[in-house]
Amino acid sequence: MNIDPKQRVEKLKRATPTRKPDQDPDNRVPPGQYLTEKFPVLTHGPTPKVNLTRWQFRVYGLVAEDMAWTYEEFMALPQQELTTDFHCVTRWSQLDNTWTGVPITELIKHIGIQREAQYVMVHAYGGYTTNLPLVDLLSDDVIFAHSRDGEPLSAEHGWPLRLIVPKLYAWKSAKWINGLEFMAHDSKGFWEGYGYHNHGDPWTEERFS
Ligand SMILES: Nc1nc2c(c(=O)[nH]1)N[C@H]1C(S)=C(S)[C@@H](COP(=O)(O)O)O[C@H]1N2
Ligand SMILES: [Mo]
Repeated sequence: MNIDPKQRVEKLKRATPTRKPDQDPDNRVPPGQYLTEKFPVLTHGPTPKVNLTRWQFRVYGLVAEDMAWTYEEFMALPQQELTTDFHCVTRWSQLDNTWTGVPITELIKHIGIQREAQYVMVHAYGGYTTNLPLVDLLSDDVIFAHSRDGEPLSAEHGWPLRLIVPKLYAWKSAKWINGLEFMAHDSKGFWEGYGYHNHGDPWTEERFS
C-alpha cells in the first residue's frame, strides 16, 4: 500500500459505492458503508517493527506532568473487554469486534489533563498521527487494545497496542500507538492533512474535508 496519499484521497472522493449497504435491521451500518466479515489490513506504508523491550507509551503536552509507561507497566493497568463496531472510510464496516486492553476510562485516572487541553494528537510507531477532539478520546468505548476476539493482534493490525475509537472512522484508530499529545489548539494528523475529514463521524459521512 504505497500509493501516494494524495492520489488515494482523490480516488476515494470519486468513488461511488457500487455495493448497496447490506441488510441492516438494527441500523448499525452507517450510510454508504457495506458489511464485511473479514478483517482487512489498511496501512499506509510498511508495518513498523516494534521492539517490546524498548516500547514506550508517552503522554505529554498539556498535562500535569509528562508520563511514560513500559509495556509491562501499561499491561498492569486494569483491563477490559469492549465489543464495538469499526467503520473504514473506504466503505467497509465490521460489527462486533471484541477488543481487550486498557480502556481510556482507566488510563485517564493517571493523567492530569490541563484545563486548556481541548484536542489530542495520537502518535504511533512509524510516524503515523491522527487528531481528535479531547471529548472523543474520552468516550467510554475508547480502548487501547492488544487483542481482538481473544487473539493477540497481528503485527499488521497494530501489535503490540492500538487505539480503538469506535464512534469515528477507523483511520482515527491508530495502530502501533506510542503516545498522546494534549493540545489547546487543533492540528491535523496524517490523513487529515491529505484531505480526510478533520473529525470523521461515520453517521454523518464526515469523509473528506
Ligand atoms: N499507524 C497506523 N494506524 C492506522 C493506519 C495506518 O496507516 N497507520 N490506518 C488506519 C486506517 S485507514 C484504518 S481503516 C484502520 C485499519 O485497521 P486494520 O488494518 O487493523 O483493519 O487502521 C487505521 N490505523
Ligand atoms: Mo481506513
